[in-house]
Amino acid sequence: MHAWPASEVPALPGQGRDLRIHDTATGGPVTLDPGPVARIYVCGITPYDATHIGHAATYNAFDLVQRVWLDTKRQVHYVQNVTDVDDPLLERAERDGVDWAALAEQETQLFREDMTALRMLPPQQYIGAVEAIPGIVPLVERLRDLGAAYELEGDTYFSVEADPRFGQVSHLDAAAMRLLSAERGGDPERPGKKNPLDPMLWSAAREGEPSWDGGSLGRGRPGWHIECVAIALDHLGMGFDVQGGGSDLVFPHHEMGASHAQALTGEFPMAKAYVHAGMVALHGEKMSKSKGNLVFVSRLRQDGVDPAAIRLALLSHHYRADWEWTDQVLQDAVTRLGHWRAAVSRPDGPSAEALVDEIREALANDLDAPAALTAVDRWAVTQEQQGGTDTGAPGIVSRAVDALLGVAL
Ligand code: 5CA
Ligand code: ZN
Repeated sequence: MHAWPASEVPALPGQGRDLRIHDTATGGPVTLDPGPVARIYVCGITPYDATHIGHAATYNAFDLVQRVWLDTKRQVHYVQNVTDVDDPLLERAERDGVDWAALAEQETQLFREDMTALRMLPPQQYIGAVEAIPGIVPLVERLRDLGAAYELEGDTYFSVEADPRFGQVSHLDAAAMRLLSAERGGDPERPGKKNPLDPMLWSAAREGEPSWDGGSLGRGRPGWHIECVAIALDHLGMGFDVQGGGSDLVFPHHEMGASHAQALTGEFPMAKAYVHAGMVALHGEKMSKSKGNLVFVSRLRQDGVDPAAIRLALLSHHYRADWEWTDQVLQDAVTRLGHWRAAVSRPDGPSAEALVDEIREALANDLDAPAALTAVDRWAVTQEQQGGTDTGAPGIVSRAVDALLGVAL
């Protein structure tokens, strides 16, 4: 599928910093050394409803990862999927009496528009599950031939025991895994499975559901984890730098994905860092399509909210924190944006050199966007209260905020 248009990323004076980021698998910070082309895979949406602030917050985190890399003069190879066929999408289409494919296309298009408005850099490959099917089938066949997958009443399951490192991403015990598996698309109660946690790789065609040719697997549709593995391995290969998503993807999605990839290739690891964003809540509960407690990016835009203010609101929380969306969060961002815009629209100001360094240092330190915002606030206050004589400074600040934080002033 096509992605969305890229906004320019201005080049900045001085030296970018290498990213240190928290890796869920090792439980600590890692300094990434990606080489000239950094490789990142970020799990995309399941397009059965519009993009909400929680999604946007997660994509914002991985947009910052790329901006830090670009600032070190690296290129970025960014891949994202769209889970355009899966149970929740089919259930929503059925509930609303609409065609599932049309629903997916409509919500994916809205996502593109939201991402463009928020100045999120687009992936080079934006791949739907449906278009990935011809690549998924041979991988499932290979897993089966390797003894890492088995058939159950026409469905094909991955055997978690095939990966000696299973558990390496989440480090959860079996009971916790079982609970999360049931909550997040698994079927631990199904009789006949070798291990209750084993996830579906290929689901045999069911009455009234879409299905595709699965070669020796029979007609059916792909499981969720193998979708991302197939797309990531196809475009990035093993050992890419960052696998990203929200913290609700740690288990089972990223755990299973890592095991699939390792069982398939015999290599380790699939990703050098597994990076997870915290959950955004509304009214005390995780914002989620299934619960319906949502604030949509598109709705805010329709209501006339400046996307730059939405982005600043996202940036005002550390990406790993769980936080609550409130009107006040947005109001504070609108106020901050006003101050910043006033500060950069003067012909001169205090030197920007130290500020650019501070933003770089903050982001390189596990994407500490709130610290970066505080640094810009300080410059803006000095500008307001004392002004300055550096004629290049407002332009540099404006470009730095754009290049590193994705906010156009
Ligand atoms: N299609 C799969 C990934 S392959 C999926 O999880 N889709 S999703 O639409 O449910 O979520 C898209 C991304 O938004 C995921 O990374 C998910 O972790 C993240 N996300 C979902 N809800 C929230 C939330 N409330 N706060 C922060 N991130 C969220
Ligand atoms: Zn995924």
